[in-house]
Amino acid sequence: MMRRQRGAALVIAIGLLGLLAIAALARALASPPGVANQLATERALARARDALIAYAATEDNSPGALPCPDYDNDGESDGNEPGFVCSHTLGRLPWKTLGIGPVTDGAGECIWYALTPGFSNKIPTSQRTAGSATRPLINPDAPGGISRIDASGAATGTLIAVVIAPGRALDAQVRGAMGDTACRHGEAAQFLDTYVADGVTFRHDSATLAISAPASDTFNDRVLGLGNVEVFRTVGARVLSELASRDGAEPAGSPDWWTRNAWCGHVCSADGTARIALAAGNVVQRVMPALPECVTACATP
Ligand SMILES: [Ca+2]
Ligand SMILES: [Ca+2]
Repeated sequence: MMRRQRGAALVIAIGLLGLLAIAALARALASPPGVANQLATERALARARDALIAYAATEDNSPGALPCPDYDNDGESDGNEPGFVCSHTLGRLPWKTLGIGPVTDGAGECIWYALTPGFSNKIPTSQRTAGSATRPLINPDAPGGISRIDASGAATGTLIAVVIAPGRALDAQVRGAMGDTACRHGEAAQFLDTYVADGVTFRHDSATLAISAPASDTFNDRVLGLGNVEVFRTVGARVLSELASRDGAEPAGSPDWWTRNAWCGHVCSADGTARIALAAGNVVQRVMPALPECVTACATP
């Protein structure tokens, strides 16, 4: 009898130990407060960036060109034809134009977006000109006009575009009601913040900066940049895909982006492959038995 009781107690003790172990494991696996929101913000930024790059790669006007932001908060990109420019170069992500749903960060706020003005797809390809500051050629040499700023206030490079997660409203910010599009109304300064480093003030509502700095009571924006390599790795693959389908002929059609944006000078041939050189030693390449006559041999193997 005594032995049976001891056995039952042992079973109960093992069961309790098991429950304690499960509880401890659950505590260990649970995310600390705020981490889930940060992950949601990172996912939203990555989704916005990927949608913009996909748009740039499939753009038929000039491959690599980007849509204008959504300024009036209806989800659609806003241009200003016949001026052929974006009405603003900072606004909300034009999610309807990109063919996706609203993209919101961990605080439930819609993602914002700024682009280099010369990358606007409102600019007709026929008006693009080498060396033009406002209507440049769109190819891997096209310069980005958005400065990447680190926490010390140093400029660490340039970007073609940036997506910005605004986070929750700071104490001084007053945001409007949710519109029909799941995005709150309000001016950029009610969402995007000002950062001060070493006595210098940087403003995200300037539409020209991508500031990466720790969150604080006065700054909680999170950014993800679209650099030259990120954009043209995918755009270059589209260009090579188009070449592959033409069996040695130059891409043709209207608009004539291949000639106008001087793409041939960015493609070279090496050992049966076509290559496009990007910044920092990056390369896009594809096996290509036949290439247009204008394509020359690559300078380096
Ligand atoms: Ca709009
Ligand atoms: Ca903010």
